[in-house]
Amino acid sequence: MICYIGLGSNLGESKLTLRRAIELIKKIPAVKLLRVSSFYETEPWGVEGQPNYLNAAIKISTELEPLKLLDELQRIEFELGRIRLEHWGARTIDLDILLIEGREIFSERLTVPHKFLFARDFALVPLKEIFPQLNCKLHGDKIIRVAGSPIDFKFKLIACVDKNFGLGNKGKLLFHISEDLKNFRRLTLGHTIIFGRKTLETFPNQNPLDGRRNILLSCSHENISGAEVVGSIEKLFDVLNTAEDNFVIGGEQIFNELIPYAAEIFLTVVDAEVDADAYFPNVDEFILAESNSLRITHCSLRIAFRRYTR
Ligand code: A4P
Ligand code: MG
Repeated sequence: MICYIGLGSNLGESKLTLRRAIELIKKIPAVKLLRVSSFYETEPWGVEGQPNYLNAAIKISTELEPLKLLDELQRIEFELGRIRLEHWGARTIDLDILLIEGREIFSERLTVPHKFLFARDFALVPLKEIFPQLNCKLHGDKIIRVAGSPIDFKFKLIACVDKNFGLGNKGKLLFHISEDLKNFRRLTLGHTIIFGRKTLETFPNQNPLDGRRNILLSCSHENISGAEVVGSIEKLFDVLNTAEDNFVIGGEQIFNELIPYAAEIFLTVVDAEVDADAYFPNVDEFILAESNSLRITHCSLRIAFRRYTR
C-alpha cells in the first residue's frame, strides 16, 4: 500500500522535529520510506494568532493496515512531545494520513483522503512535489520553501552492481574494474563520501580515501584518523553542508537509509550474474537519465555507467 503522510510543526525546533519524525516513521516495522518533500514555511490555517508552520510530506509503502499506521503515527507524535491545546491550534508535531493509493476510508478514527486535504495549500504543495500527477487546485496561500530540508543535502548514491543489483558478497565487493574505479575517483574527488563500517573495511589498508571528506556512519564510538564518525542520520544532517556534493558509497544498509533523500544515483552495471548477499535498493522512484556502455577489453565484459535522477 502506497501512502502519503503530511507533517506539520509550529512549536519548538520545527526543522529538527520534522527530521526526527521522518527518521522515526522510517523505523516503523513494515514501513518503507520512499520519498521526502522539501520543507515549507506556511501561514497558520484555521486558527489565527499562532506561529507560522513548517510543513512537509512523505511517501511510504507499508503492509500495515491504515488504523495500525495511524496508531504508529500517534505514538510518534506522543514520543516527540506533542502538546496541543486547541483544535487546529499550535502543536510540536502533527502527522496526518493525507492519501492512500486506491483506498477511501470513512471510519470514526480515520478519514482518507484527509478531510481538509483539498482545502489546504500547506498540505497540497508538499504533496504535489512528491506526487506530481495529483490533480488538484491550489488556492494561492503564501508558502515558502525553506533551506535545510533533508533533500537539500543532494545525496548522490554511487555503486557498482551486477545485473541483479548485487553489491557484495561476504563483506567483499563483487567487482574491481579499473574503468569503474577511475569513474568513482573522478566523481567523488574533492567531495564528501559517506559510508558504513563494512565499506571502510573494503578500502585499501582499511584507510579513509584521500582527497575527500570521509564520514563513517556508525553508532560505535571509534576514533579513525582521517574520518569523522557520525552516530545517526540526524547528526549527519548537522555536520553536512548543503552546498557540497555528498556521495553515499555504501554498503547496503547505508544505501537503504539514505536513498529516500537522494537526488541522484550513479550505478555501474556489470553485465554479469554473480553470487551476492548484499543488494542495492530498488530504484523505481528514479528516472534513468543517462546510460553509457562500454566493453572492458581485457575480460570482454560489458559495463554501463547509468545516472538516475528524480
Ligand atoms: N483522523 C481522522 N482522519 C485522519 C487522518 N487522515 N490522519 C483523526 C490523521 N488523523 C485522522 O486529530 C484528531 C483526530 O483525527 C485523530 O485522533 C484521528 O483519529 P489530531 O491531530 O489529534 O487533532 P487536530 O490536529 O487538532 O485535528 P486535525 O483535524 O488533525 O487538525 P488538522 O486538520 O491536522 O489541522 N496550518 C498550517 N499552515 N499548517 C499546518 O500543518 N495544521 C493544523 C491542524 C491547523 N492549521 C495548520 C496546520
Ligand atoms: Mg492531525
